[in-house]
Amino acid sequence: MALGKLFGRGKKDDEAKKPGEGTATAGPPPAESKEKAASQPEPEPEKKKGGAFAALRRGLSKTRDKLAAILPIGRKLDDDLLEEIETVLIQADFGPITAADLCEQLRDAYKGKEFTSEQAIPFLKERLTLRLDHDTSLNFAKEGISVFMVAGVNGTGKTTSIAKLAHQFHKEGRTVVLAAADTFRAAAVEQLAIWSERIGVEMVRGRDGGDPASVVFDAVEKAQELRADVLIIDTAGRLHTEKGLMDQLSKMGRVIQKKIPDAPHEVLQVLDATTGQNAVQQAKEFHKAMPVTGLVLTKLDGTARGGVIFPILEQVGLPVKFIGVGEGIEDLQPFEPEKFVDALFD
Ligand SMILES: Nc1nc2c(ncn2[C@@H]2O[C@H](COP(=O)(O)OP(=O)(O)OP(=O)(O)O)[C@@H](O)[C@H]2O)c(=O)[nH]1
Ligand SMILES: [Mg+2]
Repeated sequence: MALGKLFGRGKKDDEAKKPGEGTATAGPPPAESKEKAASQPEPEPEKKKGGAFAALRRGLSKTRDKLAAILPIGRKLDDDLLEEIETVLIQADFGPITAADLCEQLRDAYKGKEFTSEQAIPFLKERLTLRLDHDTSLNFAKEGISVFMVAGVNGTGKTTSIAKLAHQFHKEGRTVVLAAADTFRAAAVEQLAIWSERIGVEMVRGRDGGDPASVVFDAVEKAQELRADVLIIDTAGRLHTEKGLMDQLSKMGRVIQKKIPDAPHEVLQVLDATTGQNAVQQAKEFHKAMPVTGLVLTKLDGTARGGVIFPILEQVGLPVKFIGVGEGIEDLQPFEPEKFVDALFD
């Protein structure tokens, strides 16, 4: 991928060792014993009831309730109703572009006609699904270790999302290694350590306040030694300066590439949906400074602003690959536009 260039790596870095050869092994690796931090929140038990769609529906319930207000019961579609619809869409953070476009489409299709929820729902669903349609697949290495860096502003849900992803991969039989490269806060390492122990995957840590790039270096070695399938790197959300943070992320990228030239295979930025338009802004800013390849939109369950996914896609131009719909270990889902829209209305 073009990530090499974006991280500032030239061809001269070719002292790089071969990536972990051979077919990656599956199955659970033994978890190392980790120190515990009693103050860390106990991860929630798995929510299995009702499956993934039920979890998605539960997660989007606040936004769904908001939208229910615009579903008319036998009203004529006049300017007043169109205005109400637009207002609710904007309140749910669909963004002015999507809201205006949808209302325009509704006007063209139903102006002056009776507009019932039986018509409104399929109409809106179809139009919204079209707007969300994009490639959401995760880019895995063709062979050897797939390296996923996870970045984002502090508190957005990076560490939790990494745990959820690792759990998913582990369940699928992949060997996962986690790198605790957020050495800025000691508690951050402990939080990841608790998750890794619980999930049953290996975690590599460094010294508190140590160089995150050296943690990444060790983690790549560990992943190669274990012939792991996936290495996921947790990074700091905040440093003393923004430039410091970006430099640190770039350095990590270069360290990885010395050992695995086509890595990282994804740089995922985590965004907190409850922050609405701020999330859009964060994505735009990060994208300018970092070779972000995909987004993870968390905490959709905590907000009636689930429509924020629309301005994110429209204004940032990056794929949303996963969504977080709760604090439980199962509450991260691959983003599927059709299911997302179904859960918004049904
Ligand atoms: N309700 C809900 N809470 C979430 C979700 N994802 C993360 N959280 C919560 O958000 C809080 C912050 O999550 P972290 O994973 O620690 O965030 P972080 O980005 O690693 O934070 P820093 O390490 O401080 O930068 C935790 O309380 C998580 O449980 C989600 O999808 N839904
Ligand atoms: Mg964290």
